[in-house]
Amino acid sequence: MKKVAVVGCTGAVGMTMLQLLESTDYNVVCMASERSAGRRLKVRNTEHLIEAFTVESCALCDIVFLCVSGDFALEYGEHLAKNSYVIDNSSAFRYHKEIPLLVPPINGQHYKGEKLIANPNCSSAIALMVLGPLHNAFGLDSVIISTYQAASGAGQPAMLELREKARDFSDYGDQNDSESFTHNLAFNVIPHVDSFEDNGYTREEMKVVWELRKVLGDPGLAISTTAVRVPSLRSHAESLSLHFKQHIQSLDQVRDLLHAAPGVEVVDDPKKGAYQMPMTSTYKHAVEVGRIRYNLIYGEHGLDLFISGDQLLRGAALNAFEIMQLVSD
Ligand code: 11C
Repeated sequence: MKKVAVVGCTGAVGMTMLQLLESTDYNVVCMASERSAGRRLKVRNTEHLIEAFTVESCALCDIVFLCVSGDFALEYGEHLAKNSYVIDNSSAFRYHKEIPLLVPPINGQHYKGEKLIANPNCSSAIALMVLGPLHNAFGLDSVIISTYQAASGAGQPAMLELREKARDFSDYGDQNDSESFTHNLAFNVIPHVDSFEDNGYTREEMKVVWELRKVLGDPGLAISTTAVRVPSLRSHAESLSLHFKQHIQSLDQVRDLLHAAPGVEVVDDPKKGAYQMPMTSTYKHAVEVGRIRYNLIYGEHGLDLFISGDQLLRGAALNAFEIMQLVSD
């Protein structure tokens, strides 16, 4: 029986991973800091005993899922990968040329057995499920993405804060009273996710640029992004404006192609109110896609789409879970 360690098991992504692992026969070891060691963690029907993280305990595991900070991953990731397959959810290794950044349904076929593997940023992972099949079919020329990102991307305390602020909201007087965001997120949208870079884009926006190019294997792909935090709890939504090298014959061709793509659910009957929303994509494994139309600028060489995907599942733990399945084969 395979043994898998979830390091950082008390966080939102770690707990989602534990839920996914419940359906397997893996022997699961929950690890966290000394502070949490000895506590019991109930995830659905299973009660786990939390162990303190040690390199020695990880070395006894076939697979180590790192759901910790980038600094922690940098300190231990390569060392742990001498014994175990290490799947790192942070951005610490994503941009290293020799370390694979995997979204298994999109670029899993290029995996060559490396022991250290990077899991992408949530906005990238969700977008790639739809961009991958479209790129294969029509050849992407340029991509413009605007994200609408849930509180869960900022962690479990941020989700709790949003719930509390929404419940206690009375007026717009106290806008900067937030520990998780730069401003109060309840009844607000904030065009700021992660820190600002010198080029005026946020690191979150640049991550999407770098990660899309790496996973699609197209270092020159033209991409621009705007990342916005919105008061949804755990599902991101994204608007995609795409320009293709090839002509698109019909929108039904696009719907059929996306309908056949793994991990994608086409919801596209807007006049009947059937489109994708965080409310409907939450807890779903598939990324919802719809509002499929020709782009008004690029005509039959362009598409505008709207997508939504669960940030903790498709954007993090489920992708890492699929990487585990890939390395376990
Ligand atoms: C957010 N996307 O919504 C971020 C969280 O690079 O894995 C994930 C950050 C990352 O805040």
